[in-house]
Amino acid sequence: MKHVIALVLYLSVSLPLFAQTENTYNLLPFPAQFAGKDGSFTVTGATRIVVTPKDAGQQAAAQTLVSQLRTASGLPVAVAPSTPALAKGKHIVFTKHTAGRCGPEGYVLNVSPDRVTVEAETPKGYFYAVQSLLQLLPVQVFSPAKVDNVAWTIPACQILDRPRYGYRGLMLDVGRYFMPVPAVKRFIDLMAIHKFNTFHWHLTEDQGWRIEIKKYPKLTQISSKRKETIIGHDGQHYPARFDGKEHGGYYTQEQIKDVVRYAAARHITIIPEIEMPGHSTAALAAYPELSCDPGKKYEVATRWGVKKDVYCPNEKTFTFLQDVLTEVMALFPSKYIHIGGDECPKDAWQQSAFCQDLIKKLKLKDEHELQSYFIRRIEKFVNSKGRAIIGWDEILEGGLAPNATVMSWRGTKGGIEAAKQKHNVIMTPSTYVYLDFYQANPANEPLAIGGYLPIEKVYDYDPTPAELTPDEQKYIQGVQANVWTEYIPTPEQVEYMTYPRAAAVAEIGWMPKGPRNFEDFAMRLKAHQKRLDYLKVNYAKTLLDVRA
Ligand code: TNX
Repeated sequence: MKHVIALVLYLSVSLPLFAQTENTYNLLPFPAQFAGKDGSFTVTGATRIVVTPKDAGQQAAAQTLVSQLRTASGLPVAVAPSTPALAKGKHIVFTKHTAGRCGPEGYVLNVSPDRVTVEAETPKGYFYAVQSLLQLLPVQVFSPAKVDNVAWTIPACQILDRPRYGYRGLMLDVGRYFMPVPAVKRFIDLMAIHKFNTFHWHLTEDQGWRIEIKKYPKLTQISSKRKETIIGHDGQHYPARFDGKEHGGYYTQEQIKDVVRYAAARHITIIPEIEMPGHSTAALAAYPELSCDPGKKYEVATRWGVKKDVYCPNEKTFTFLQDVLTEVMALFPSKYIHIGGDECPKDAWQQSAFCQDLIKKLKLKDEHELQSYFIRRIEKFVNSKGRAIIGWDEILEGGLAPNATVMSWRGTKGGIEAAKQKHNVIMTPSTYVYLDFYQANPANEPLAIGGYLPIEKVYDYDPTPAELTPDEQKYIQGVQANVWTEYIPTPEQVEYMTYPRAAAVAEIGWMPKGPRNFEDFAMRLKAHQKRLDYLKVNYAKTLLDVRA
């Protein structure tokens, strides 16, 4: 009984936000402006997806809708060029939005029993409108095979939708464990249905270099492989994961181009990350002359944790990194190139006569300023090619490079500081969005890196720090969650750690803060999990278990 009263109370409080109707609207992320209506539109074999001739954006989005609808329903729905009769008929009609309310990613959706209209200003807007339409349809529309006895209805509603942030990202670490191309594509597919727009591909690590660089073949011959599979931070072998075999893998440049195209078709930009000056042991194993102690023998790391073997800020290193970045920029059209910058112990630089001389010569205070000099030089190079750098928040130390964007991962302090210095910021604090952390009681969970980050806590996060002034807040470009893979050796485990928490990240990156409500999210997530079931996503059932 208590339960019922609570529910009634909850509904009466929340319903004004989500208009009163019998329809259910399990949109995730939930739209910026939404009004439910009575009735519904029914898709039949005669339904046409009507597009403006020669509008490639409409055409592509409409095709996505048609192929999914056809597969799941078996109905002969089809894309059709607009005619006056079709545009006024019982169809799903795409038209260009002209009132300037959508922006680069938004859309307007009107569903009535007589017609569905889809408006946007960009191909991306149409694409996101289709993602929402698919979520309004019965969950069976996500089925990879025909489902019978389903009424293919779309509940009536009016939506004006656009995201809170222009940057909504997920990062995947393929350095610790290589993830094959099909797994990366699936990661991208799942991002797209949650309206993420940026995939940060962490391609180089102490434990493995994963991108083919033609000028430096040893990066794939040597740096992409390691001898042993896994030894934990604590020095222990984990028998369940330790197969005693070599671990390795890398992406050829052709594969990278294919993945970049694949992501672009889903309106996802890929930002590649090439780590420097730290997290570079794998590269040093192939090219020791890039270290401060070239006589030392370096091996691709077989144990997790921060390594002291790092690039030396000498000319050989700058030539190498500029060559690498030149090939990287030819593969990735993104405005941003991530250059790492995190966790670079200064021991090797302290012990190096060359570095100490350089500090004197450049009149620097210390090794932190030397790191800043390193990043600034790389920034200059990247800027000269018309691109911009992103770095982890350690790039603040010793002075920020003039045009750099900061990813704030050690909490929110770095992001706040960078915004105050008028630099763009992506918020990715470990405490709220590190998806390698445990999502439930560790006693019942597969081994993870530590930490405790249940989905409620992810959902609670507001990426825009309240301590910033409105002017400073404008520098917060968005939010990103990171999937570091030290304890995540397979694509299946990647999915388990990523979902459903990434759905919460998607919503905090998209939906306005005001109406956000975890209970409402949890109800929609239950329906959403059925979609993930159709897609055979190995998501953690945590939330369902807790709330069942
Ligand atoms: C810190 S976040 C790292 C990664 C680890 C991660 C584990 C960041 C910039 N560096 O190298 O994988 O913690 O949670």
